[in-house]
Amino acid sequence: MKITGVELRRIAMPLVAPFRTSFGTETKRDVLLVRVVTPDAEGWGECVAMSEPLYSSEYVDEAAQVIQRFLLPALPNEVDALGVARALEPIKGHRMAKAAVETAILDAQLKASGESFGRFLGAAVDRVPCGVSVGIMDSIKELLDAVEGYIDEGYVRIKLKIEPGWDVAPVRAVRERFGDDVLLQVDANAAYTLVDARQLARLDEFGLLLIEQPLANDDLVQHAQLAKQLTTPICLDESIESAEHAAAAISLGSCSIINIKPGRVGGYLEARRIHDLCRAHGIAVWCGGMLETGLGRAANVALAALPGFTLPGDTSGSSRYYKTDITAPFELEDGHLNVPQGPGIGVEPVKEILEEVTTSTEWITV
Ligand code: SMG
Ligand code: MG
Repeated sequence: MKITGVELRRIAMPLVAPFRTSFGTETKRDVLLVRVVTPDAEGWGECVAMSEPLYSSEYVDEAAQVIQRFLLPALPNEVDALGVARALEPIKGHRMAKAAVETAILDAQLKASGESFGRFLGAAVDRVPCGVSVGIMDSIKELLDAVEGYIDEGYVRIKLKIEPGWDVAPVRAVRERFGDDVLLQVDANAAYTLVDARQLARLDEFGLLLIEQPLANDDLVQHAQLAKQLTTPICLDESIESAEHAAAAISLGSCSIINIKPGRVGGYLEARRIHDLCRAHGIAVWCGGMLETGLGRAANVALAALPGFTLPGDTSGSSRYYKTDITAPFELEDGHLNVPQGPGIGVEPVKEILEEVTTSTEWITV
């Protein structure tokens, strides 16, 4: 496939409510979209890097720059999505930027051949159960109101963001109010250290599905030590940037569950590799989220339909974050989202809405 040109488009999407995690508060999403144009089809990739390097070292300005200066020039004349990661390998890191480029190329390629993302990746179901990620709030009352709203909307699993000072109390309050049957998990975004093991063990009595990324990104060994001190299963997010990391975490005993985010690991092909590896080792996986617009969400929902995704993902409906999405909105039906069936990612941006939220565009002739 020959690429004619690539558009880098930045959009600004206000969130319906502030989303607070242990590392910061998001009030709007500054998203970089990559549109790859070929003679036969065009494809979209959504870069999940945030505006600041707080979730990981990547951030959106830098992602745009690395794509333009290093990634696009490294692509061969005749490009095949299956060869993109290999071509970009000499450039270290920048997995979110690489994922956006690979996804756009894969979308164009699948649109040209008429195959859907789900079919290409190996989806086993046509709809996926959905969880929701609930931010840190100013009060327990505010949290309980938010959780009640999501349960009423049909979400089948609740994830609470936690940090030191906001862990046992919110979990206890949610359990007391909504009962033991609610699928409940927590995400610390690396806010603790091994010194906090006893505090984290206090969460054991609440029957959580998992605790996500309690310790720092590079603490695989400490996560393995923590796992021995908790009955709550440990799930890794930030720590896993590749199939190699997943293999190391599994053999060290650092986790028994992995949150797979295609952006964090360099793309959907690496995400599938991690899925395959985990499945072979009996490690459950689920699909994470980075507050994607409908473009990124569509591809995530397809990934979440693979057979090893045995836990509900952070694949919420569009309205969890956005009043107006740039694609037709993803809407929960009975706690599930349908896997798009059209070619490629199966969705398109709505032109007028896209123009309205666009803050800049750049056309690069390849
Ligand atoms: O898309 O629903 C979503 C976001 C889910 O909590 C979520 N993501 O660590 O898993 C995570 C966070 C990362 C982004 S926080 C601003
Ligand atoms: Mg997480």
